[in-house]
Amino acid sequence: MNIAEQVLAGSRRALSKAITAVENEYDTAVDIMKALYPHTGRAHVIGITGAPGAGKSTLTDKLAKAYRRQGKTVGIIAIDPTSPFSGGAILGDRIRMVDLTMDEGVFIRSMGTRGSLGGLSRKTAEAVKILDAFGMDVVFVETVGVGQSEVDIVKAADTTIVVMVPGLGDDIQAIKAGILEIGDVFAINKADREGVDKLHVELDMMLDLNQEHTDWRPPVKRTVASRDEGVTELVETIGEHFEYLQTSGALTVRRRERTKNELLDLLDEEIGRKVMRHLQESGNFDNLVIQVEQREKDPYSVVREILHQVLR
Ligand SMILES: Nc1nc2c(ncn2[C@@H]2O[C@H](COP(=O)(O)OP(=O)(O)O)[C@@H](O)[C@H]2O)c(=O)[nH]1
Ligand SMILES: [Mg+2]
Repeated sequence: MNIAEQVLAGSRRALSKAITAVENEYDTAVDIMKALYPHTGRAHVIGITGAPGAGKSTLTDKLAKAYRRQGKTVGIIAIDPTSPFSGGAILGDRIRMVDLTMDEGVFIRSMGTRGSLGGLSRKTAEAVKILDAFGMDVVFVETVGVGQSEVDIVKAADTTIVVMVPGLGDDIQAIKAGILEIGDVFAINKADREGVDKLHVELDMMLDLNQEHTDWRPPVKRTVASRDEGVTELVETIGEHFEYLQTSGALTVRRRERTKNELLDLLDEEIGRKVMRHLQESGNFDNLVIQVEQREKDPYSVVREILHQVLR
């Protein structure tokens, strides 16, 4: 059996290998993904995003356990925002999730940000598909919500939970850039801290003002992840969102949009690769550079010329 077949047969070792192949861009990755693709589209993919230290890992751990109590299997992909050197962060997550790792119905994987973040969003999406094909009912993607690239990672999710914490001072300022738009559900974690009411009121106000959400007004839930408080209610709300996605047709729209973007990204990559190969093989590129630099040719015509040759 090849790796994909082993994944489909339920081998956790193969599951791990498949994600490694995707992560390191092994030649085998494309074949694995091709074979697994028909088996994807079943899992509920849940993005968890928010500032570092907001309690995302703690909350994911508790959410995962809640789903396990419902008999559902759970995959977790934790994007390590720092670097491959941050053994501390990974270790911290591992220790916290240690009892989950003993559970056969759970699979946890940390993915580093080696290479470009852009590449990471594609690799994350592929890892999600692998866990989905493996048969996980729920797949969590934990990522730090800071830049556009991290917002892109969250696009792999059907339901995105934005985790906020009271008392950070610039509560709302810290989230204005895109976070309100990407959140389907807001969790005010560390609700045992001061400033919960203030943050709750401010969030509600911002969400009411946000015209983009017309038929789903993102609910705001309070949690104390470290004490497992509010988690059952959050799971319920996540379920309501998935229900809404399915009954309103929004799930189809979202997933179709995702498929479209994935296809465009792959095309982009493939064309780029073909062009690079052509340039290397033709050996004429340096010559063209000189001609452009000498004003014998203009760059626009040269690009058209190259594309014409590649797509011939
Ligand atoms: N007081 C309090 N601390 C929490 C809560 N949730 C998590 N923490 C703590 O906050 C710290 C950061 O949590 P972590 O889950 O690693 O945050 P992440 O960086 O967002 O993944 C840890 O020490 C947790 O124990 C909470 O609800 N209340
Ligand atoms: Mg974390």
